[in-house]
Amino acid sequence: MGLKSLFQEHLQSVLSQIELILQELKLDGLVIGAGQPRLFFEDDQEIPYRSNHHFRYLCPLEGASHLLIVRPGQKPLLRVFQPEDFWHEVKPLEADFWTDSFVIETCAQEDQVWADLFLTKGRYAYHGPDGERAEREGCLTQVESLLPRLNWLRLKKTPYEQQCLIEATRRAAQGHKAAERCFRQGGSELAIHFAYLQAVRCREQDLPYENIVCLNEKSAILHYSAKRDDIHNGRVLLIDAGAQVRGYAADITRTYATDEAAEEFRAILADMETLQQAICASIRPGIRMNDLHFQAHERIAQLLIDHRILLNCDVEKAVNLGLTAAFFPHGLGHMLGLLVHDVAGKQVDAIGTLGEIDPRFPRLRTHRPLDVGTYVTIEPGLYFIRMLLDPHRKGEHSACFNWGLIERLAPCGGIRIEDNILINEDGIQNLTRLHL
Ligand SMILES: [Mn+2]
Repeated sequence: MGLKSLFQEHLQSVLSQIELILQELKLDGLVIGAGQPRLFFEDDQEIPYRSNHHFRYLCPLEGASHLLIVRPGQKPLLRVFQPEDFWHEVKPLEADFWTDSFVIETCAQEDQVWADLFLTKGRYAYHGPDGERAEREGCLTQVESLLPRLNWLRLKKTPYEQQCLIEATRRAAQGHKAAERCFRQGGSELAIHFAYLQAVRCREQDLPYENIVCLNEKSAILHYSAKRDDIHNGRVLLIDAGAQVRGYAADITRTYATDEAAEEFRAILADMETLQQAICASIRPGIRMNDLHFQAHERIAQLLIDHRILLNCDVEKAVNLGLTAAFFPHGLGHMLGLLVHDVAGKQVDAIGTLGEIDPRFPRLRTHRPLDVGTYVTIEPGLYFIRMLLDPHRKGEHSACFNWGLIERLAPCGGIRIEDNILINEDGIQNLTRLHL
């Protein structure tokens, strides 16, 4: 099916579900604003802008200040802000795969976007970053349970969304291949970052999140953002980098080690690869993310014991005493889509009931069942983070840690392997491994 038909099908499906929401909430329509760019403090420079993700869900048009109005039984109305401007390029709105699906009105003035509407003649709910303006125009901005209902729709990806996600993954995979080549040729973090951008063929602000490019010990900093140019010939590379297509994100991490890296580290890396694949293979529709997360801790415990990093303990003890948490301190994964950490990861129904918090992992971002059609990252990690390990050094379980080995491994930083996974009836489709 072509992109146009896929999009039409996507939009129809989303609109019909939004109509049900409007009925239930006794609303006459839903107004969604794309948002406006903001300025840096006391500066006339704009902070890189990204449109409201709820807007992108319905309309792939980029840019700011557009307004979208959904009413039951009608083609959605799209007010497109198209200023006359000689400072910036304003692209003419040309026919595209999505344009037939909207009644489009272009506005040269920002005020026109809101002008001569019918919003005071009924109950219209607004969702977007310009709530004050929307209230002045007669919209409701605090409709209870509207947001969770909208977020709930986002969990299951339509075929159009899946197509966007596949393309985003393919683009990111190109970047990852180039990054690995650059690393093996001795490139710096900055050079690897540039190689990535070059291969993805986008600007830094087009990425769904800032690239994390870590050589050696920096791999132990989960969101390391510097890109050093003075360190070459790294022994370990951890790169967490994505790409976007029509607003949909890929979020992929790979860890590589050269022959110069500690032999024990290379062996652990190979086993982490197996472990990550085993977790992916164990996914069945309906499995709860917190149970998968627990399974990851058990597998990591076994790996730490096998490699003699943990001593004098078994898997149960290593997990229950929180010893694995010192090596794997983040969640196993998260929902992925229009946002990198996408919506509804804790929701168990449409009206926003949050799933019971798992006492084993009270801070997990995602602990809902993985239903057919949902899309998640699976990203186990194993790091040597001094801040987390040091308390154990003098702690009551110090004898469970092989401190000598940990010291030898610490300069290698850590490992994270992250794929993007679509849940289907049979189990999973790993979109990342299709390309990487
Ligand atoms: Mn991620």
